[in-house]
Amino acid sequence: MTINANTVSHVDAVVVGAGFAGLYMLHTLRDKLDLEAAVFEAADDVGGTWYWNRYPGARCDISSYHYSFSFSEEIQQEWSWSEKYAAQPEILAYLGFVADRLNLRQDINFETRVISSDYDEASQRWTIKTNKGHTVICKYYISGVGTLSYAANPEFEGKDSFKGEVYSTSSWPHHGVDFTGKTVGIVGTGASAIQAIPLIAQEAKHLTVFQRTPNYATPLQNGPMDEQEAHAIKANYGEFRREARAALAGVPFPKMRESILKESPEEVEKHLESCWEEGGFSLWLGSYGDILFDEKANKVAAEFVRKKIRARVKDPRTADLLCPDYLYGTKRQPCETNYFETYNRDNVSLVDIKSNPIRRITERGLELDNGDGYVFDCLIYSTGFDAFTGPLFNLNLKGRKGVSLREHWSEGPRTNLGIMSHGFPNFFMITGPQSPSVLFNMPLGIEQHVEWIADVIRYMEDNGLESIEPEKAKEDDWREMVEGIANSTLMPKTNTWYTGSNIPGKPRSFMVYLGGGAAYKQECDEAARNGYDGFILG
Ligand code: N01
Repeated sequence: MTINANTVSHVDAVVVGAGFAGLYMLHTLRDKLDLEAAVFEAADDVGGTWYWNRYPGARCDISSYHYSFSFSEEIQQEWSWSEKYAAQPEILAYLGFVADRLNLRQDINFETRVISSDYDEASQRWTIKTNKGHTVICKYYISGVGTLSYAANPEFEGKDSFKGEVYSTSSWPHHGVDFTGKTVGIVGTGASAIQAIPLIAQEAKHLTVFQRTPNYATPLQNGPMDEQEAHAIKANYGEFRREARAALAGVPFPKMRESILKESPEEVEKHLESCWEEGGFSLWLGSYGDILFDEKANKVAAEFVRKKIRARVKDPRTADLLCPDYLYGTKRQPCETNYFETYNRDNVSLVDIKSNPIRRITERGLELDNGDGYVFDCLIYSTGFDAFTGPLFNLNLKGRKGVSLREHWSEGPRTNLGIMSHGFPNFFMITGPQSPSVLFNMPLGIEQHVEWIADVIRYMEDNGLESIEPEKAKEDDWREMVEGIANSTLMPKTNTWYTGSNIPGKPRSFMVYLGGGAAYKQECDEAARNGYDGFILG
């Protein structure tokens, strides 16, 4: 429902965010549970991550038919994707279509940011306040704020002194930007920059890329959607989704083989080549079972990618700079289209800021530690996110006894199932830290969370219950399990946003459940079947 500002309103549930998570949560609360729900959304439209990240080249690297809602057969049949991997405008249009189809907009309060969230122990209700003067009291409080929605924004000295145009890939202007005839600098070479750089280079007079860590990007191999394939998917969506849910990352990859070390170099080369040709995450998540577990196996895959990079980049010094040396796949693998060839253009240069970091931002550009200066018309930051916890802390949650979420998580996230945290009753996190979240197909992961949360709420309403929260000890068990699974892989060995180590001072912990979506769902279902085992109900 829409909430009036400057009065105190009461609803059953408040949801924050109108991306995939918030939209499906609202639909479920309102249309399946028959509850009164209000959504607060900072943007002026639906879309979440696909609303903000509209930089040139923004695209999903999970295939389009997989990266969509499965809960409505009508919606599945009515919507068709034009490319194998959908671009940001098409995904945004899809979410707008879903919102209209289900009449969701009427219950979303746009351009409204939550500024505080306080739990009152006596009434067992949350009070949510917004920057527009709303005060809403609710029983259930649900975060659909996403995991990558709070920009990292490193504090470079003199950051505000630059007099040219400044952009950030994570909040790109809606009117688009014309770089024709302009000199441009971009800081960062993660998945976002790797998508944007080839397109900006086609327009700009000159593009300078400031790289701290190169990445093992592999080809997306995008193209128009094959109509026959789309038809076959639509004719058998049930099976298509079943296979996806059963797959480790929520997208099936048929070719995973046991060990890269047990095959001849020729066989390995042939198989890796076929994964490379297939594109997307095939090499990362669908080639060999041991590359993310065994350093020797990992080296073989890493060298395969480095060889590919060297073959595509003409200048050997630039090629060397573009070759990563960290463990392959331990950072999220970016997918690319013409990324490496872009460095063969005369109007593109690559600058290594690992050996020679940025000292400060100047009025006209930036200066490196050795005194080298660069001058631009436009400066773009593509420096990542304060992932998982950043967007949640931004809700300013205070639970029992006024303890903030930041205090409760001072040594890293503490949750049960990555959905709830002790001391924050009736507060649910869709794709929260310590759930499969970013390493599972997001729309399907979101659906599983929304449906699990809806079952909890139904159970509470049916049984006259007022509150649910995890047992404190259960949070230790869950963290141990999440860290234990991660530590059996090579993933925590690299500094990444999965561990929080991209943010200075952030406590290190592995924030993704890596046991796969099916095993995770079993954990969630088992807790529910056993009367919410591991949770305190009251
Ligand atoms: O952010 P990143 P991103 N000085 O953190 C550099 C998802 N995504 O927005 O690696 C200099 O990967 C930093 O360097 P380093 C996807 O999950 C999805 O690109 O820390 N440089 C790095 O190069 C992805 O993983 C899609 O050494 C600094 C870059 O900035 C996630 O979003 C598309 C710096 C940040 O890279 C984040 O990707 C795009 C500093 N102080 C993104 N601080 C899909 O297709 C940071 N950097 C769905």
